Amino acid sequence: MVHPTNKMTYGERAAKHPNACASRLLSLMERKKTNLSLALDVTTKKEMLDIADKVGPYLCLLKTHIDIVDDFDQDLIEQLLVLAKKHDFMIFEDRKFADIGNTVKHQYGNGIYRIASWSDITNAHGVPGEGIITGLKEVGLPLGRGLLLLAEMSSKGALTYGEYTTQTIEMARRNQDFVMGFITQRCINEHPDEDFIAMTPGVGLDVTGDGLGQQYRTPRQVIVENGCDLIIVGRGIYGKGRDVQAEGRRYQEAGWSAYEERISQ
Ligand code: S5P
Repeated sequence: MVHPTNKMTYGERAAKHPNACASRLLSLMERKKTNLSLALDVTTKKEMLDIADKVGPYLCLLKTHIDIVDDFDQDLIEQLLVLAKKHDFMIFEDRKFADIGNTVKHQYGNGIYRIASWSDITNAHGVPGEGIITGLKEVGLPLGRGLLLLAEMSSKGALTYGEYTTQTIEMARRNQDFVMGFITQRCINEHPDEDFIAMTPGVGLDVTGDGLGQQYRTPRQVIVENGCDLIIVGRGIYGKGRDVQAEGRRYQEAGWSAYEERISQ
């Protein structure tokens, strides 16, 4: 059955969303006409800032793996925040927390990265149980941050299915003030009043895999056929020999036209 959120515009959802961070993201998507998140997995500060600036006009959300940047420093964060303001996008540090509540609290708020101080959104696995959400929430909620849970992964042989996924979704349902959505391959919403944002990696227009287990589907398959809300695209945009600006525009257009097709059905 198609959930009502699949027929609503991002703007309509933003207006009534109870989670502040989700509402902010949905309004940004509506105003900028983009459901594209760039997965910027590069290892130097220069590449990161250069690509973020070039693709910035097409993005609603910049997804980072800050711990892979060889020359990370605080200035990188400051410059990313300047770009986020310049191009009007939000930031999602894809940290995939997976420890007990007390440990993740420090991994989120302390250390050299101080993720909670700059990243609007982060994510966590459900494997340790609900304490992981409680710990992250203590740090993130007062700052207006949002959390995604990994309900399903895109990689071949992933163990995120069945009862594990069901219980992860139930944890999110009990914490809707902080959990704004899922990393998932399909729309998770079931109850009439729920509106979790479905963000989907493993999206590509040209290839179906990467030789290391990644599996790609097209924006149309993800958004129209599976009811997801955001496409997360990495190497499809900045892979070897690609014109990042042209690819950024191409994926933004593909994602947005799929969304328009879905809401008009
Ligand atoms: O299940 C997942 C979850 C995530 S967050 N599969 C993924 O690929 N990701 C992330 O999405 C991954 O860490 C990477 O940053 C991005 C996909 O990049 P691409 O280059 O394969 O598009």
